[in-house]
Amino acid sequence: MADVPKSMTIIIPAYNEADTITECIRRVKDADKRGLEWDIVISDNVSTDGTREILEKIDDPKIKVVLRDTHSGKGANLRTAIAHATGDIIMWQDADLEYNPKDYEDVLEPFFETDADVVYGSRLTRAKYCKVYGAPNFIANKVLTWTANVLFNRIFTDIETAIKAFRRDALVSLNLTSEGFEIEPEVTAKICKAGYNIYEVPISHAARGYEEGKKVRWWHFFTSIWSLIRWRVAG
Ligand SMILES: Nc1nc2c(ncn2[C@@H]2O[C@H](COP(=O)(O)OP(=O)(O)OP(=O)(O)O)[C@@H](O)[C@H]2O)c(=O)[nH]1
Ligand SMILES: [Mg+2]
Repeated sequence: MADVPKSMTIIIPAYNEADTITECIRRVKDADKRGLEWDIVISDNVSTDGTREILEKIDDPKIKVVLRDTHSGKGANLRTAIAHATGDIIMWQDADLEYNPKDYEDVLEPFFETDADVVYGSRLTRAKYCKVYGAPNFIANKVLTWTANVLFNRIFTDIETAIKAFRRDALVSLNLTSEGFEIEPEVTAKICKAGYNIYEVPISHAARGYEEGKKVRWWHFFTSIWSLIRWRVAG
């Protein structure tokens, strides 16, 4: 088994989440982290709704704020945050309130009990509370997950989850390159191809609608399918 982790960096890629970022940070700070030393890295992708101004005011030794110069997609924003993360475990956390940091305790468990290199928090097992929402997103997430399962011979239940935790060396070894939402398929493809030990645990989910700031659009389904195929055939 790999070394027991001692520290964790929670990375929060933020873009136009002024309504939720403060509460998100509070929840991340309060979460049970199984005794790990922890810090937070927040990367702002040139937000225009006041998120950046909120982040600029943060004065907390546990929080590092990185302000990007140019706007790009979520993948680029995540990669910026990863470059500043130093913990043994790197936890991905969205800046909205769909995912609850109270689930970290469960998501971290495999790193202490098993040979896990990567743990995905799955929204789609419905084993913990989940807001009941419309069909399109659910079906898109299912189809994307099953496409990945067929292409990479793994049985995931939710590859698009934004709660993903990695041993730092495993994540860095992947050399992620995606600029946008295609980073989720890319990371899934690469951890499978690299043969890392992957675990899933059920997490809760409070889905939001477009009027609440949701950013994923229908066409990201197609760019994500393409990303899975691309990384399947890549050398
Ligand atoms: N578009 C965009 N989103 C970003 C960026 N950086 C972080 N994000 C975050 O990525 C998340 C986008 O996902 P959402 O629009 O909430 O949708 P989702 O939760 O991925 O979608 P479902 O899988 O359908 O639940 C939000 O939390 C954004 O704040 C960025 O640079 N661009
Ligand atoms: Mg979200």
